[in-house]
Amino acid sequence: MSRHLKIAAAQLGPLNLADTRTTATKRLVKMLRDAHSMGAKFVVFPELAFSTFFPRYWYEDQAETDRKFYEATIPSAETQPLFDEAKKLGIGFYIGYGELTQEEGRTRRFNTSILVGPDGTLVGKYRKIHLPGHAEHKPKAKFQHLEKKYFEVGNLGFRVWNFMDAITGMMICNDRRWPEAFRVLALQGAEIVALGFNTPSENLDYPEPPALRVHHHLITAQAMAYQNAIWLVEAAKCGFEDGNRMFGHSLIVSPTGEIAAKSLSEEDEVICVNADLDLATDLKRTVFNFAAHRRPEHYKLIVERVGAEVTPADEP
Ligand code: CDT
Repeated sequence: MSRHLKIAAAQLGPLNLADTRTTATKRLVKMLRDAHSMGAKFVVFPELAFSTFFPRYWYEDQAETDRKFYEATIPSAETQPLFDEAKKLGIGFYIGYGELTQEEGRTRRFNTSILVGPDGTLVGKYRKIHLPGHAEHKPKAKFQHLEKKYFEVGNLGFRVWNFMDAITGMMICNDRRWPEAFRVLALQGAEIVALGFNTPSENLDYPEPPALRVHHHLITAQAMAYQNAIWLVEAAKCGFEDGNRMFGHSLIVSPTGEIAAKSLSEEDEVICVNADLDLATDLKRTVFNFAAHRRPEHYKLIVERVGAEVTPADEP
């Protein structure tokens, strides 16, 4: 008999600047109950799920951003109801938040996600490694993407946990565009990768058609799931946040690279799949048998070089 886990992606519609953590938590709890009614045992919530996507705004006052957008403790009094409800329903979950912490004698800020077990225990923590955007103010731009200002690069690496009887890894948003990140998780035996995202429908840097941005989201998800023989669960925060649109298209992709479920709206919406965790077995035994076929001696540049350098061969 193959192993199954009912997994849900709980997509959050817009959170405006005026919305509080309490408002967000109420909506998350409602979706948790919806997921439970679908039979879900593991629910994936978005990146930075307790506030609007604040890196789009330039703030001078760090104390103000710390208060409004970061969690100094998780759960806090305002976010506790989500943790209580999940424990009551016996649901494990992934959620993203802005982490404010004191480490190495200083205040540090990370774009973080956690895995919480169905018994309420904190199983794992990941801090976002690929931070997109910029650190400087772009006053002429329609909106900012200041993740490089508001967060440090994650210092916990790409790891997996034995979570609900499945080897599970975490990523956050922009990580999904980097094949290296998926391969590092797959090399640790990942069966499920959970990821939350906030992706603006408009490109800050050039006029990219919104449909193309969705296309890139879909093809990368399908390719990464297939090439690493994993279940990939991606939950969006989306819709118009104070007029700034982010796309939805939350999805659950099977190890065969097929989209098993996809959201239809840009609002609060839960999608759910009864994931066959053994679906990857044949792929891992044949075409993606890493031990048999990978040739790391020819991949050294991947870790030795960061940016591309043109190095043509002298001879044919
Ligand atoms: N949140 C996040 O990482 N968003 C990025 C936007 C990239 S455009 C600067 C993403 O990759 O979806």
